[in-house]
Amino acid sequence: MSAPIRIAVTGAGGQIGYALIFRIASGGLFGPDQPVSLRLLEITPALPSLNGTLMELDDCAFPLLKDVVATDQTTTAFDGADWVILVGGLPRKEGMSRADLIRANGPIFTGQGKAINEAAGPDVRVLTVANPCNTNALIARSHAPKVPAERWFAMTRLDQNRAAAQLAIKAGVGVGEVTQLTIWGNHSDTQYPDYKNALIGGKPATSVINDPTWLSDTFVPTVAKRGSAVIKARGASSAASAANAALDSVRSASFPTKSGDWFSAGVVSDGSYGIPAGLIYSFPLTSTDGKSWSIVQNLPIDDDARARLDASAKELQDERDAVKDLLGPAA
Ligand code: NAX
Repeated sequence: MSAPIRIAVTGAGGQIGYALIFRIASGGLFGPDQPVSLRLLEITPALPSLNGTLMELDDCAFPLLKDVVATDQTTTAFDGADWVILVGGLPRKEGMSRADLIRANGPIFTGQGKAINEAAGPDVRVLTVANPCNTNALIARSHAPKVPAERWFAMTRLDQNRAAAQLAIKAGVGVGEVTQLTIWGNHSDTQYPDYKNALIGGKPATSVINDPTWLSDTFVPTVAKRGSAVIKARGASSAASAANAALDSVRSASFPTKSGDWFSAGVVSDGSYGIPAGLIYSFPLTSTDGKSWSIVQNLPIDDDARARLDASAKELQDERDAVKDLLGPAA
């Protein structure tokens, strides 16, 4: 058996954490032959309840789980980590604006970025889930100059999965038929789920669902506002689906991409598609080796799509301006 892959999860005591760590420990992330080691970070008051989760992890007797450490110390949590999944943060409260949330959560990611820089393993990769995830990733990365740009991801996979499900339901096919589906931009209402370049059963989604009004006026806002709809229905924000998307994101970055498909994640823009370099922006990505990735190039972008891509980039630039004072040396 190979050496364990060490995965650090922050906010492990929260609802996404609870849905995530058992699946990682059971082999749901790296498969049935790959041992894993977990490092779980929480704030001090949440440690007693996280200890209850540790008891449950013991009680699952997962053969692949080599060891677990729960801690409130960031450098202990990130020590030697191969993957860091940043889930911990303050939730958005009633009446809190996006700007307030950014200011409230930003400082967490300065400290965590520094700790990743100091303690994580030499090949560490980082997925930010906690919102606003693109900008939190930007802040963390700016404090971790030792970790190269291509190792940072912000999670838009839940949006991709939501979009695939909506297209599949409308077309009356299994969700596996939907491919080449990009989420462009920010994990926010300005994201653009790109149905114009998506395929259903290998054919353009726009020919299978021959209903341009539904695609532009129902599908796009349904995907962008799905998180709020789940909160309304469930009385709590998406947790199992968010944890599932985090697993999908890490797997997509860790294994070669299936031929003829791609996946979406926020990554550091290199200027592709005219998106300002340095922003953490969601693009279509492929990986040939499960280590590096590249942005799928030359997709047709019409005027309507262009306006949507630019609006999301503008929002991310505004978010970056709002946290300028929190950015570190690698910004
Ligand atoms: P919870 O409030 O259930 O859990 C968050 C946990 O983070 C809490 O246990 C809290 O004690 C812990 N925490 C707070 N500050 C911390 C710190 N400095 N270090 C370590 N842990 C800390 O929220 P949950 O529903 O699990 O959501 C977690 C984050 O995911 C939120 O920011 C949420 O907005 C975000 N989401 C992101 C999604 C995405 O697609 N990118 C979708 C789902 C989710 O909304």
